[in-house]
Amino acid sequence: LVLRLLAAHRTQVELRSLELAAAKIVVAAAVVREGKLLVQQRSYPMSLAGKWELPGGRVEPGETEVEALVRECHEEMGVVVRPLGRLGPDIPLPGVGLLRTHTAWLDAADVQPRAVEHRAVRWVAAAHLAGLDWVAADRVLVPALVALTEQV
Ligand code: DCP
Repeated sequence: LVLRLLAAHRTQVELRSLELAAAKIVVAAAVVREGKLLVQQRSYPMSLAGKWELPGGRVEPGETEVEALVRECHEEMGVVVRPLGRLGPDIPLPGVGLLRTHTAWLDAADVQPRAVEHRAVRWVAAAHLAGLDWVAADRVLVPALVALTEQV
């Protein structure tokens, strides 16, 4: 019986490490300029369309998180960002992986992000962040985003 329990435990541990290995990282950028945070409104899938999120996306194989963040911001908004460091907790994305946020600096002071894949891009002041209709995972970050936006 002891051996069988040990074997079952080992199978569970192995399954757990497989799960962790499969956990995909989705990176998000928290970009603040002149006291406002950059947010985007999703256009797809239907379940998320109309909701607000931080710019970002999946880290592709062979890419670092920072590289993915720079690529996604360029693809999604036509801007170059410089990631500065992690912000807030990792947030589970059911069926997808983990959402990991980095603060980032917008390289040029005068450049305006545009909505390439999204419905809209907006700069939002700290006081209005809690009132946005956020994607579930990003909503968890609101306290950290408010603190960041107030301080920059
Ligand atoms: N996501 C999120 N919050 C963000 C960014 C993404 O909750 N700020 C979630 C939504 C999706 C998953 O992460 O479930 C992947 O996001 P995207 O579809 O935006 O990422 P990609 O551009 O990498 O994927 P695709 O090529 O499928 O559009």
